[in-house]
Amino acid sequence: MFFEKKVECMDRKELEQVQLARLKKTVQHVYQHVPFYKERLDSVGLTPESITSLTDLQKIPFTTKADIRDTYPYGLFAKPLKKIARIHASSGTTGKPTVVGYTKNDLDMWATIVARLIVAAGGSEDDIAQVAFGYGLFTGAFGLHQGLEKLGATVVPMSSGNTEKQIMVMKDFGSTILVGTPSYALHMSEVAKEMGVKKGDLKLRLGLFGAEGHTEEMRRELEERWGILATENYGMSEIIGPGVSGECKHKKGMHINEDHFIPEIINPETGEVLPLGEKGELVLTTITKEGFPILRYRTKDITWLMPETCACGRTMMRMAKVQGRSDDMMIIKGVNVFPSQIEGVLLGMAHVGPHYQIILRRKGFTDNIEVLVELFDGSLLEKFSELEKLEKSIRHKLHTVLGLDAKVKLVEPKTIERSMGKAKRVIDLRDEK
Ligand code: DLL
Repeated sequence: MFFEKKVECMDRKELEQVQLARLKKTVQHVYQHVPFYKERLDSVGLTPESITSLTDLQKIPFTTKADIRDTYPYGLFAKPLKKIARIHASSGTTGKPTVVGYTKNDLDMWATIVARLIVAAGGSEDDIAQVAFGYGLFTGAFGLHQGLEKLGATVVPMSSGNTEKQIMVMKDFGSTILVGTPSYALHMSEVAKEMGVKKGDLKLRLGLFGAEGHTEEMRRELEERWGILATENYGMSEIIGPGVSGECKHKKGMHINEDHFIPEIINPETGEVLPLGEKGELVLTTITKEGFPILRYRTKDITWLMPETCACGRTMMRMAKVQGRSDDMMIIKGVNVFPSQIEGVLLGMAHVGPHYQIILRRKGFTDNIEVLVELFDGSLLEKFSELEKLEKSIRHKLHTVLGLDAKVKLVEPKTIERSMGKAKRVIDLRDEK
């Protein structure tokens, strides 16, 4: 079942030696080839020779998304463009995208680590994998595609959208793996139902979901609707794309490919490195990339690390499900709220579906939160007293979990916009007049 057992089950001492050697090489490489890093390291009096242990990493300044934007488009590339075989970019909603480049070696390494996560989740060369991520500058589709090919699986590069066709293909081609965002996979399941396609008509057995978070309740929903094992994987374009980490079939945290990326957890406010196991912001350093190496990248994702060897035998450290982003954390009346907390409440309740949207408004100096929740069954809208009861009970549960009052509005089935990629859960109208 293992793909690279020798590496994935490496003894920690041995792994740390590998990490240190690779870290030194990476610091040397960026110091020589990227003026930005030379300046940054010089500014704190570091040279590549100053890195003699893994804890020396903590002396290196952080790199942020703003640094990548400020050096747009190629300022942080560490190889000349003629050595760059592929370019990807993040799907930023505002401003310029963050651009990243891969050499041929980087692409090969990327395929290998994605193949690892697919095998860990239970995929094999016998699988037919339907990729329902959007192909393009986004790293999701190409990343999983290459990993699947490396493994020897059969790839169906559907891209996202065209949902009815997706279902037809899934049925006719006998797809066994579905690759996409959890929110799109959920939408696909609704369309399958409308088309009269049942679990028994499909060969689907495994979901490889990522690019956005989902709660355990949402995972159960996906497993139940499709009759699959739903696994999660994680990554970001700035580091490599998918392949940073992924769950094995035990679904107890995502194994980080630590022979390529060094994880740290910091206090997002102070930047201080936290002890292993504490919750904070994930910071990642790439130690094998050539085209776009990055030192201590602040991911903004909140999680914690689990160093114990997993039941699967892998020694590579696991990270917990992302609890939210330090920048998508909403502060409402002084209370920190993550969309995942709201999702957790809704998915545990009868009559309401997994589709919801959070609307933030400001009245005077007070922030208000409204949660639109989609009903499974529209006929409930005619039964005023039941509707009122349901609204009240959602409000009550939200109050218990969040510690604040949220307005709840129940809406008709299929009125909340479906996403084909990452779902847009929060609409922040606070800065608008
Ligand atoms: O979303 C890379 C990816 C593609 C990962 C496909 C897995 C599968 P970006 O578009 O650069 O890259 O977005 C990165 O997405 O910082 C997280 O906030 C979020 N994210 C990615 N995976 C997860 C996950 C890809 N499993 C940003 N859980 C990251 C929660 C996730 N958030």
